[in-house]
Amino acid sequence: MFDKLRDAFRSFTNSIAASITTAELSESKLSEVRDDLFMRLVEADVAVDVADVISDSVINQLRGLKVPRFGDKESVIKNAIVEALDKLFSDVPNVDFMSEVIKMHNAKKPVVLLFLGPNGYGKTTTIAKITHQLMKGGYTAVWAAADTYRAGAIEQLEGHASRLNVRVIKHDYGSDPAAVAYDAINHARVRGIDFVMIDTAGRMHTDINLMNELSKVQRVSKPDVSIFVADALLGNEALDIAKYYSKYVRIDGLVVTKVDAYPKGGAILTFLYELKKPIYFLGVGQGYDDLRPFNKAEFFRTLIA
Ligand SMILES: Nc1nc2c(ncn2[C@@H]2O[C@H](COP(=O)(O)OP(=O)(O)O)[C@@H](O)[C@H]2O)c(=O)[nH]1
Ligand SMILES: [Mg+2]
Repeated sequence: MFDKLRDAFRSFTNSIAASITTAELSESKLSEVRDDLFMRLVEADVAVDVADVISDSVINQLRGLKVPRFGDKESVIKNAIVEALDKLFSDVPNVDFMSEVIKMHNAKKPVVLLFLGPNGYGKTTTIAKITHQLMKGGYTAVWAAADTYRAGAIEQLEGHASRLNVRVIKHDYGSDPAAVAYDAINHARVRGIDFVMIDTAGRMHTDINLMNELSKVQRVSKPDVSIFVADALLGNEALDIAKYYSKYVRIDGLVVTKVDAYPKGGAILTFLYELKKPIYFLGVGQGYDDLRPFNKAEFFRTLIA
């Protein structure tokens, strides 16, 4: 995964390591490799502004660094890259989603999870995957079919639900999604169900009615976690949409889907840097087990490994 992004850092490391003739890196060499790193990051789908900031921080980290002429140059350079990324992204929280929601569950029941994002980004699949994880841990869940708009949305949810043996709370198409969410939470309360997952509509995001509708769902359901589901393949578009959503609804963190089909990897850095929200999981396939917890520090280490 993230092959292109890893190539960018690998090539940067190699080109510095290969050209070291003095104990300290020269300014001209630094600026040459800086431009190369920038280009490669952009090719790996990192947004231009973000690629700029990353290249600068990495170079600043390397400036004045003593690189052993005959020792293990690579690992000195790689450590500097990771240190630069750790610093640059230090204001982005890192959350272990599963342990966090289980902690919440110890304090209150049900824990309510709201899923937001445009059609096709992977909301419903992500709900199924997270539910599957929770069920493996012995927890129960109920789903709210709060996409009452798109034809087939309720049936799609029911398809996953029957495979996972989860109850779906639904109303008719065209009905108020906030009421569906409310009913699902009540249902969970009465039956002692641990988690409520709310599936929402995601038609044209510039549709102000949708934003008002989602905001109402959020007010009524008071979710413990509001999750924006972002399609990695649609990097910059997904970013713009997430920003637009956040004007109307609270977003606590992200799940980035379709990473299995996304060798570039750069959008992950863009999301982290631009949104300053934790990424809880990466979606890495269409199966229920294709969900990987995301850890920021580990991710940076993977990039230079
Ligand atoms: N390869 C891959 N496909 C995914 C992933 N997540 C979702 N999908 C697929 O993306 C399509 C849309 O997903 P869906 O959950 O229906 O999106 P929704 O409209 O936001 O609810 C489906 O075909 C899913 O199987 C993922 O992590 N990897
Ligand atoms: Mg859906």
